[in-house]
Amino acid sequence: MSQPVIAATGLYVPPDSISNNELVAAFNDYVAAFNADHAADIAAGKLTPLLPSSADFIEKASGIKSRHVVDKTGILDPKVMRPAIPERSNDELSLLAEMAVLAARDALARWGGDVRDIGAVICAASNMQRPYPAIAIEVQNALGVSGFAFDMNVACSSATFGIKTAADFISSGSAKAVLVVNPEICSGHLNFCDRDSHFIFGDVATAIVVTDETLADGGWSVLGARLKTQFSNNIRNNFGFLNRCAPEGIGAADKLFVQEGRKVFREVVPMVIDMIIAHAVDLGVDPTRLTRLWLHQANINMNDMIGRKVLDRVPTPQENVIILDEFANTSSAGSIIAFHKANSDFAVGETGLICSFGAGYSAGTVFVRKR
Ligand code: CO8
Repeated sequence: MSQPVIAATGLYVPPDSISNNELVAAFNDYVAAFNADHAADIAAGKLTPLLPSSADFIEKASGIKSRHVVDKTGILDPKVMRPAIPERSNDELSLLAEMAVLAARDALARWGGDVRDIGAVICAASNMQRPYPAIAIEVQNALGVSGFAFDMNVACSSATFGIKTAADFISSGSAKAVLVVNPEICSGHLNFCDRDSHFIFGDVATAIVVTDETLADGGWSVLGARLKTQFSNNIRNNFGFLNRCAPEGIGAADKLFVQEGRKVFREVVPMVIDMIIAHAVDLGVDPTRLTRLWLHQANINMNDMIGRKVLDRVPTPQENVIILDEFANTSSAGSIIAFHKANSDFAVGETGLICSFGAGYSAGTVFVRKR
């Protein structure tokens, strides 16, 4: 059985960035216009006025200071409140595939191997641009990779589920190298008119090259990868191919991201702590001696709590990496951005944890050791 290795990672960051102040100014302009347009209904008690958002609240409640997005102008136009993403012809790369290819090229260059050794491409992300042909096959074609490719969606846990799938392909001999891409255009499915969630997400793409030991120069041995799911309605997106068949009409709000943020916080944090500690013990790893945590980036208070419990002390900022201040929640890509940006100082033999958690619920733990 071959030992799977994370040989390299890559990152693509869209050039547009929106600060909390910019986002809140646009939201509050939208709210003022909405309340003015509906003043009569509000005065008659038929409609509740919308409340303004606050940059201070956003930073305190989530740790988010800004987010990168594929299109800033549409999101910040109070008359539009969503990114403007023009359709492309079938002869052009789709936007999701384009972002994935850019992250993949970064990862492949860092790996330095031969793309002909890649036997599979997995696009693991929380929103696919279309049902078919698979985005992964489009990426495979653009990069000139042979073998097979497919899409998988496990919301925020897509990347760890992708790593586990790639590692299993390596262990079983199905492929010698697998490319996992995580293009996330979260702004496309975010309701920028919803005060509770308009600040949560950003756009980005990450890529991971998982190989057998013979194809990696250094890199990170995957000591173990474990997955868990547990059904919950607390994070939902009801967008889907049957929407158009509903005789009562499509409806709007629940066809975008919706969540019960407090409940998610309360239920997911203990689930993830238990999962990390149990998996570490099964691998013979002392969780309190992990060199680094690269956790899913949804909320800084969640990560502080998980870090304290797992390491059994208050982690330093170097030990518990936070990137959501700049990127916000980038769904599956968050823990991979953290890993990508903060692993170059590891000594051979040191161990860290990549961990995701999110809608489903779903969670994944990937313990890695520097080679
Ligand atoms: N500005 C000012 N005040 C606000 C705002 C705002 N924008 N929003 C809410 N408030 C007010 C509320 O009205 C409330 O006021 P009051 O106390 O008077 O009623 C008060 O602030 C507190 O509101 P909340 O209880 O909602 O605030 P929280 O402290 O819980 O913080 C968070 C909200 C930040 C959302 C927090 O609950 C959180 O982060 N929870 C965890 C969420 C999480 O991890 N979710 C994971 C989902 S991501 C995932 O799985 C990926 C899905 C696929 C991605 C698809 C892309 C779109």
